[in-house]
Amino acid sequence: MRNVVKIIVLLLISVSLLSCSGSQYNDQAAASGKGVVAKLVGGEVQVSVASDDQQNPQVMYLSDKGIYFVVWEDWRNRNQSTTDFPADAAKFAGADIWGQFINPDGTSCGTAFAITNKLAGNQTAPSAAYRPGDKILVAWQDASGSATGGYVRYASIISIPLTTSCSTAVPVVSAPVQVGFTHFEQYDPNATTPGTTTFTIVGDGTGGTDVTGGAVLTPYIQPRSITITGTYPAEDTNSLTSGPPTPVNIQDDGLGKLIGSGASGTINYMTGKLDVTLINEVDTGATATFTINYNTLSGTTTQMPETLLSRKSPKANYDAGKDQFSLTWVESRNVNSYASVLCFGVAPFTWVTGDSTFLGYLYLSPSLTPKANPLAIVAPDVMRSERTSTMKLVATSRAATEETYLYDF
Ligand SMILES: [Ca+2]
Repeated sequence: MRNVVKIIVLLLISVSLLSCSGSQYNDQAAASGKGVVAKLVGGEVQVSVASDDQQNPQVMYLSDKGIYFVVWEDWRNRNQSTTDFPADAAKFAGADIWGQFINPDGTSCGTAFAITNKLAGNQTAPSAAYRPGDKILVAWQDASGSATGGYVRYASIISIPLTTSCSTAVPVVSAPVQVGFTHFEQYDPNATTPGTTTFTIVGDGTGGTDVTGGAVLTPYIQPRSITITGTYPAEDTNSLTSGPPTPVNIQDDGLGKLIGSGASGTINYMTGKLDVTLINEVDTGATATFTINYNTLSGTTTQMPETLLSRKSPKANYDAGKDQFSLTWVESRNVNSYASVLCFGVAPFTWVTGDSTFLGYLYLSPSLTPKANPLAIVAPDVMRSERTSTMKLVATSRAATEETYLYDF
């Protein structure tokens, strides 16, 4: 593998030369090119000669151990009954995951060993990562899964041999762990808290229709949730003295206006400021108390009921800087991507966009316990457009009556 890399580098140098006109550069490059020509040493190395198919290998070099590790998908036990889990004993084993350590000279270090030995169904397309001095993490695509997890499993290998201990070291493989599932969430438009209060209007008594309240409700108000009821002394037909009480029954129209019978007004959903005008107030002034029923928005999220459909092509990595493993994969769910935000910090708004394929990922500590991702979720997750302002949100802006979100899909 390393030779191949060198050859590729050399070819890149040669290609770049074609566009250079100076002979001096040609001479230098030609000289250095000769000096780094790589040669394949020896013949091919047979890693496995087991029956049936062995495929999708990955090779890695463990520099601190001075040894290579190969992992692959192996079909040698495809028609045997399973053994990893007794409950699946009646099922066929299908493909499994096997590994082999190899010395720098190409000879085997120890024997090939199963990383998963006859789990039910197919375990395929393995990917490995190494934490120096510690362990190898192997992840693979797995036939076993459900609406709430699986389709990717992983296990670790410790007791890694050195070239000098191939005959005695026994690699130890942990039990396979199935990747779980984290639901999407959305800001819940129905998550509200009902409230009831009263307010009193002291009429100005002039003009007959100009009485303004000004009560302030507890924000943030759910549009179309306000109902105001009560009565107030009204003018009689002579417009001077009090007649029968006028009933009030008004509701907000969702756009900030209070409409109905007996009064009118406005509501500011964000501040809770309320203004009510009595349409038939007695000229001598009126004091009346009204009851307001309304809902406040709680701004909480609710879990989506979506299901997991599949996971493919897992990749394992080790980040030395953060001292953590990571797994990534392609995930499919039964819902399309969507974004959910609290516009102006109060109004829940959710819209669907994109498709149903996602990049799944999971961070693991050196002991292979899940670590918190950038959304503080300590579990497998996907790159999502909701519940985040950092992962796919490009920009947001706000005007007096408009808030704009720009997402990358
Ligand atoms: Ca299997």
